[in-house]
Amino acid sequence: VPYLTLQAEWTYSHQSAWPGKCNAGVGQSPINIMTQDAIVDKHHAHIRGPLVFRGYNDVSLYGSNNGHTVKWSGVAGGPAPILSGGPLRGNYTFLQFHFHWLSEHAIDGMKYPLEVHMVHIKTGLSLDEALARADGLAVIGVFFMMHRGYGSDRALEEIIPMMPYIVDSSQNNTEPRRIDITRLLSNEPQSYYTYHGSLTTPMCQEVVTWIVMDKPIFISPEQYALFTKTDVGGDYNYRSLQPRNNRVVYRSIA
Ligand code: SG4
Ligand code: ZN
Repeated sequence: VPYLTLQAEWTYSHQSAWPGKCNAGVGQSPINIMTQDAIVDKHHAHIRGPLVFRGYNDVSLYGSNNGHTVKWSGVAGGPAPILSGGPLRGNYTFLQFHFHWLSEHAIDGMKYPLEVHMVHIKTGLSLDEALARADGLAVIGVFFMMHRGYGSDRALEEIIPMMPYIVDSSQNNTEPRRIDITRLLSNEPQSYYTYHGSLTTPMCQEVVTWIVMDKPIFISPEQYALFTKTDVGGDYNYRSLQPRNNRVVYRSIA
């Protein structure tokens, strides 16, 4: 019976009704990251080296709108970027990046206007396999700060022209375009927080190594207005903060 296999419809304004682990799990995301509670991993027990980004400079990506976010995904068959190092064991293949407004994570109780998530899957696994194991996915989160002034539109310069084509979810995917994904990372030395959590949308599987960058990057007010105009079924697309419970947040030494 086909309808049984369909994912239940969900909205950001009715999060208490989300299915799956969403209201049952104890390792959920996003969380408020308390910087004073983050453990600096001096003995490299969890963070064993720097993050290594391979092949992020020139990637063919197409934009789409799934009714919950705008997303840029890799073109099938193209060489995919590979993330390794930091808290990760082995390689993770880049799948897509997408945006949340406002940010999902908070730092010392403070939220940013926008957060990008770069979703990676443990290399060699299918999505179904990855969603069934604790180390299946790795997501990098980067915050945006609104800034008026020279250069504040640089990070998103390549993807902004694609946004008019994906304002609502009934539009088709955009044509692919070559994108430098490293523009979404700060130039400053990488310092980040990492913890084990979940997808922030149903079914909220607890399979994500979260790597949340400490330093925000910039977005111009004009660019930000394009996000808030996008139809994602409501005015915002962030999940509410979840309890940290007994989880440890580690902090990298930049
Ligand atoms: C967004 O809705 C993405 O478009 C989803 O990707 C993504 O799910 C979901 O958010 C959860 O990702 O980094 N916020 S998050 O935890 O990547 C997955 C797709 O629909 C599995 C492919
Ligand atoms: Zn996300």
